[in-house]
Amino acid sequence: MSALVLTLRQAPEQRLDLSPLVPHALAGKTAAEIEKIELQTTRTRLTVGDAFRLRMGDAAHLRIEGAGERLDRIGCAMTDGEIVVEGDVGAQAGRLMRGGSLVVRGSAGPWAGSAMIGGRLEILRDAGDHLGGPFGGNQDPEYLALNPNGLVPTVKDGDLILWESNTICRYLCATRDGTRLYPTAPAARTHVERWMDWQLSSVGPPMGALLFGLIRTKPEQRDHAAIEAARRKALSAWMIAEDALEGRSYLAGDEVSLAEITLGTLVYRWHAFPIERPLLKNVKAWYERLRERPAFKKHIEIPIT
Ligand SMILES: N[C@@H](CCC(=O)N[C@@H](CS)C(=O)NCC(=O)O)C(=O)O
Repeated sequence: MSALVLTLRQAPEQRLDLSPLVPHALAGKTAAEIEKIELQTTRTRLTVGDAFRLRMGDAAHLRIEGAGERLDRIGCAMTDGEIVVEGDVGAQAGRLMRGGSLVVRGSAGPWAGSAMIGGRLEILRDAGDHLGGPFGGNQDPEYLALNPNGLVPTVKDGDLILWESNTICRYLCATRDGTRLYPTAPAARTHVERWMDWQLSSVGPPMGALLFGLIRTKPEQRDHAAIEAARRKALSAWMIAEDALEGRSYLAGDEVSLAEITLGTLVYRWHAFPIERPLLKNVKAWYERLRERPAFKKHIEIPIT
């Protein structure tokens, strides 16, 4: 079967994140399904069909024609198959690659092959800065001076530097009129805060172990016993949320709160990971409720890398 070919309709006006277009994620999808895939953009929403003409073929051999420096994250986290790009590419081509082959028949932007752990990346012309570098700069001395953990996020608000995402969320609510998400009344506040602490202490660690075990480790190197132990621990934690959500729409009451902001990514991953998942009906309904929110679709339901 011939290659699946995507031809850029016109030079994009905004940067596009092409990381969803990797062979393992396209396998088994119809042309219509591929055309409907939403691409993360820097401005307006766009699907694959909006940006590219598609000639259906074998998704294990993907060819991108008419590329350009605004096309970011091509082949990001790919595990197998082949992508050939006829032209230049933007930032982070082949970042986090674990297998397969990515050939760029032009030049690549910065961070090509960064944090790559497998596969083959070939760039026929120039490669930008940080070729094969570590993760995106978070171990650089300038970044470590702001956040000694070398992790994201870090926020600068005037002279104030903040790290730890839950602290950042609380600060933003306190300084940006966020009482709807983070109530000021002490008792109401505890209902939100306990879930934020629970995210860090209970459900977060096994969900992190699943991320590393399933997504950041090559299939042949996976520790299946450790993955299964993490799955069970995560399941026990989600069962606590299941009980708490009985008869209520959101964890801290009838409205979305910081509890959902800090747990959104994890509940998305729980439903996206290739694991056995007994039905937790309240957690599932809560997740579906969150999925109706455009911001959840745009910022949370993104490729897991
Ligand atoms: N408890 C920290 C955890 C931060 C964290 O683990 N960040 C991850 C991304 S979610 C990270 O920076 N990983 C290194 C990388 O992606 O380069 C927080 O909530 O801010």
